[in-house]
Amino acid sequence: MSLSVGIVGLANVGKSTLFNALVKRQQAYVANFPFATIEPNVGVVPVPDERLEKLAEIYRAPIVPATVTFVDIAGLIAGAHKGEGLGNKFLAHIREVDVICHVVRAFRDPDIIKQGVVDQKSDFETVKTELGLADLEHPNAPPLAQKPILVALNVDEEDLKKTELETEYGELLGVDPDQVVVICAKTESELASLSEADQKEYLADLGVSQSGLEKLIQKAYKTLNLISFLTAGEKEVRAWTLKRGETALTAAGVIHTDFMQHFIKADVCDYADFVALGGWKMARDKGKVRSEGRDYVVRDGDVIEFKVGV
Ligand SMILES: Nc1nc2c(ncn2[C@@H]2O[C@H](COP(=O)(O)OP(=O)(O)OP(=O)(O)O)[C@@H](O)[C@H]2O)c(=O)[nH]1
Ligand SMILES: [Mg+2]
Repeated sequence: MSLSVGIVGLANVGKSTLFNALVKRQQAYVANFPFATIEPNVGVVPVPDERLEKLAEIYRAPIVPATVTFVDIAGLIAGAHKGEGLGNKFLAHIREVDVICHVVRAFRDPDIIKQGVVDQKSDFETVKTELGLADLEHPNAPPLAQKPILVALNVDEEDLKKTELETEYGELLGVDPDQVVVICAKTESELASLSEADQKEYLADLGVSQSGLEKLIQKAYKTLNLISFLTAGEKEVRAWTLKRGETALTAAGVIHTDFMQHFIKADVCDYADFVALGGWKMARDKGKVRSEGRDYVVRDGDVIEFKVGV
């Protein structure tokens, strides 16, 4: 599974700026003009996971990261469900997503036109109301208003290090602080053009340890209760996404549906042991590989080799 995230919000709040930065490509047309996005935009983003780099060193194999699919749509305005603006037309593009990322404007820049933006609380409510009303018109579609949400609070760069904003805005908007991600879309787009080392330095200068992308993905995983399990070998080292609490059998099915039918067992090693011992061979020799059955509950960071019949 690739986790999918639909980006919503009022017009001109920075949705496409964020989206572009995340997919590191200028897929959507960014302009200081309301409703710049008039085509749906879909981008697939690798999930940053340092564990994969360690595994790749062991096997000198290519990394295949887990992915998150972002969908960027046009901004909403009050009355969107009745056809005001363009945003409502595109809500169909996000009916199937796993989680909604609601972008709220909290940057001050007076040069950027405010289109329907009043304050964070009422902006948030306006969009929520429009999603609910749009659902009423599509009774047979997955309801948008009931999907899990993340709030991406788009702040000025100098506010990025104010971690207390998560709690503050969580209370203001009535959501769990764990669902609030403080980002600066402009900073993200600057990061997108830098090398990885320069990105780290840029973030350190701002007094933050993680990029908006990392925070967003981490919180999406947490909100949806997702974990990653890993596979490693000469062909590739890879991360896979799984719901917490799922079994080895389900995990096998994530790799290949046929694996479920022909499941024999799962060889499992803790990530730390696997790396310390330098791969499967030594991990087996040292007795660090457990043979687990179909009902084994997979844990985050488990390195797994599935044994399947023909
Ligand atoms: N100062 C500042 N400007 C930003 C930031 N994010 C976006 N902008 C500017 O705001 C304007 C609108 O940004 P977009 O990303 O196109 O906004 P949008 O939400 O996609 O707008 P629509 O698609 O029209 O709904 C652009 O001029 C951006 O450069 C930010 O974090 N800080
Ligand atoms: Mg846009």
